[in-house]
Amino acid sequence: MYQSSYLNKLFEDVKKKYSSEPEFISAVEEFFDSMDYMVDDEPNIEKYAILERILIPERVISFRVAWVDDKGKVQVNKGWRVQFNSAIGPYKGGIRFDSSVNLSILKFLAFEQTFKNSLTGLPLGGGKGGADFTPRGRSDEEIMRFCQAYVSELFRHIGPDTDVPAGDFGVGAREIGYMYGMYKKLSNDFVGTFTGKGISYGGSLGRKEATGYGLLYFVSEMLKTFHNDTLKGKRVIISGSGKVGKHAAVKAHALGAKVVAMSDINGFVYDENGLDVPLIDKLSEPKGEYSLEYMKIYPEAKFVPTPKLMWGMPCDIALPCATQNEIDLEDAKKLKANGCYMLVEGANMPTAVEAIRFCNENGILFAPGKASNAGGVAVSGLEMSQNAMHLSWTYEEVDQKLEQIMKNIFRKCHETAQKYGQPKNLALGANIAGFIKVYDAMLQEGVI
Ligand code: 2IT
Repeated sequence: MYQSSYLNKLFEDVKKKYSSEPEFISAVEEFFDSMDYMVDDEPNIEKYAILERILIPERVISFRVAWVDDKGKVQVNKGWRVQFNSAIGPYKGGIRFDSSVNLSILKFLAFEQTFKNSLTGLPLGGGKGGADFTPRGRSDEEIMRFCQAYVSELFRHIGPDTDVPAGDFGVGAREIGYMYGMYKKLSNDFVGTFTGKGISYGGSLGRKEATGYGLLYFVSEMLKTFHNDTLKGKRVIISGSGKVGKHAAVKAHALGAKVVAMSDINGFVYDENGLDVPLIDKLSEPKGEYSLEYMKIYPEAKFVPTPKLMWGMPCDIALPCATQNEIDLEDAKKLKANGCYMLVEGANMPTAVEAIRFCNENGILFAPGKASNAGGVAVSGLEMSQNAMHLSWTYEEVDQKLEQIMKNIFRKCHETAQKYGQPKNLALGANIAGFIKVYDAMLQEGVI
């Protein structure tokens, strides 16, 4: 129950209307927890139906993706692009390829992306796309054919000032290359339109590291502000074998932290003295998996074949970087019992709403992905700027800008949380600060 009767009514409506979209409902529930602090003091929100409008994507494109596999068999997948909100800029957000992808997941991701992109301070609206296709186990040729088939529909809905897709899980530099190649051929334009591109055809230096590195810049700000401390010697645990977790580990290690546990799809590895992060970086290069190989080289490390059990290991800082709903209430309790005092999201919504509430009530400092993992999309925004100016910045320039953007996001979240009398509630700060810019733009742009 919310304090605001307006929010209660809206949330009942959301639950009824979107009963088959549990991830979307969770994202709205978490957002409303914060809205409850401000909505009744801002009569224009209800008067101009801002929340009613913000909850409905401006457009959802749903399409067939037909392609031929290596055996000559015709395969058919479902593809989507959710163009959620363009109040402050062109739709911007990643594309996810995985058998689990459905409209509920893409709607929750695009909804979160809207506020995340707003927090970066760059002119980026919110969007997300994907398909129920898993690249894992597919040949390179199959992946190319799939990407080409996906873009042969998507291309007519996107553009450098309309909608700019990027990667998410299942979509890395290889997939972006195939999609951008086909996009360029069909549109006969060389104007960017995708981010996360290869460096030789308009990509930005620092983009592939940006989400993970940005996460650690954010963690550093939290430690400095709330504990007058640094990462030096802190025990960190990191989930996920994708780009985010790996680069988070590399940066944590570089900043002097002790990365004691990391998980991939096979399980997790643990070493109380700190894992060999440069080795994990190397081993994870081709496919993201490393734990089994790691154990061959360090048989004295501990290996547990269930990734989720990692949340029961002792640590100071937990960085969930895999996927939504990795940490439930029980996991949050285990983290607390084992000494964890900071939970900072590298993935999108890896922490269940009940677990977030538990953190806030039990002294675990929590930061939501829409703030702490915004470094990826922020450097995507910088890639768009470089493309528009037809020039490239050095790695150092991009990294400096990334660090500044993450510091600004932290400051905005913290100041907003303070303003509402909850200085440690960064989720509140992120939701309200992200929302206010979108709300302000929607008011000025009229009823559309
Ligand atoms: O969740 C995310 O912020 C991303 N997958 C990156 C989006 C982007 O447009 O770079």
